[in-house]
Amino acid sequence: MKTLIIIPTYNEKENLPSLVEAIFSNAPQTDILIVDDNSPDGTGKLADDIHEQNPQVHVMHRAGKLGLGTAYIAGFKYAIAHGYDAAFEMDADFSHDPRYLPDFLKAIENADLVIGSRYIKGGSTPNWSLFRRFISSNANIFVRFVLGVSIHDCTAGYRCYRREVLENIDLDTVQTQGYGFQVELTYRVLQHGYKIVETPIAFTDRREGKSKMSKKIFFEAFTFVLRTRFGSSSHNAKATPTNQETADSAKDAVEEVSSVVQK
Ligand SMILES: Nc1nc2c(ncn2[C@@H]2O[C@H](COP(=O)(O)OP(=O)(O)OP(=O)(O)O)[C@@H](O)[C@H]2O)c(=O)[nH]1
Ligand SMILES: [Mg+2]
Repeated sequence: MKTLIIIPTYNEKENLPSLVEAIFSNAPQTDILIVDDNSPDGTGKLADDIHEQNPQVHVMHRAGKLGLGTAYIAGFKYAIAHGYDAAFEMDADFSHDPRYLPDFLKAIENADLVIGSRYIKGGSTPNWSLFRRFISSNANIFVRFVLGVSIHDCTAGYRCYRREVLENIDLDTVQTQGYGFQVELTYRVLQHGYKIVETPIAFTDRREGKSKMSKKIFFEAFTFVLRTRFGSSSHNAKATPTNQETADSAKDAVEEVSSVVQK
């Protein structure tokens, strides 16, 4: 199976060389695509240097910080155009440990999408605070309950998609960028009747550098779920007034939670 690992980067120069090395020691047969958004710290130039030394590493440069979701969509389109059979999402910061790559590669043989899950048996978030664990696991319970999906970790961003899935879920109409992007794609994959398999991972905190996620990204995920369930998403019927009221009050509650989440 011809496989591409897509890594979006924004200021990841401390992590990138060791990550690429760790990927190839766990999955020597894969290719890598780094999608860099003109990182001020020079990650793009570093990626070009790595490409010079190893033709399995490809680099896509974008003009400025355009968001995680569009970086993955650009990467997925690259995978389709270049005949890859499967494409991974992987963060550059070592939260998505390359030691799990063989598990994903085995699982994708019998699945359309494999998700590295923190919330199934064997999965974990070892160095998270109780508060962060509470928010993340409840966000997933919220998504499961409101959207009626059976996946335990819908916000997870360590994934492997088969090419046919990416060709069929209409990448051009995806609306979200952060955690919402993972939820939106999960929902679309399920709506198309594809098979999702979760494989357990221990999700660790970023090794070097700073987080780029914001409260806005957190909030986006919740509003996506509410819009999809209660109305204004193009995938669903119009909301009834009662549903709209429910959505508004849930939105207020979410605003309150998001205001206490500092990332
Ligand atoms: N190309 C590109 N990459 C991005 C952008 N925003 C974030 N990234 C990358 O996306 C990955 C995830 O970003 P993080 O800041 O680690 O976000 P996170 O993992 O949700 O949050 P933490 O748990 O705090 O690390 C990293 O590889 C970032 O460098 C962006 O706008 N463009
Ligand atoms: Mg991270």
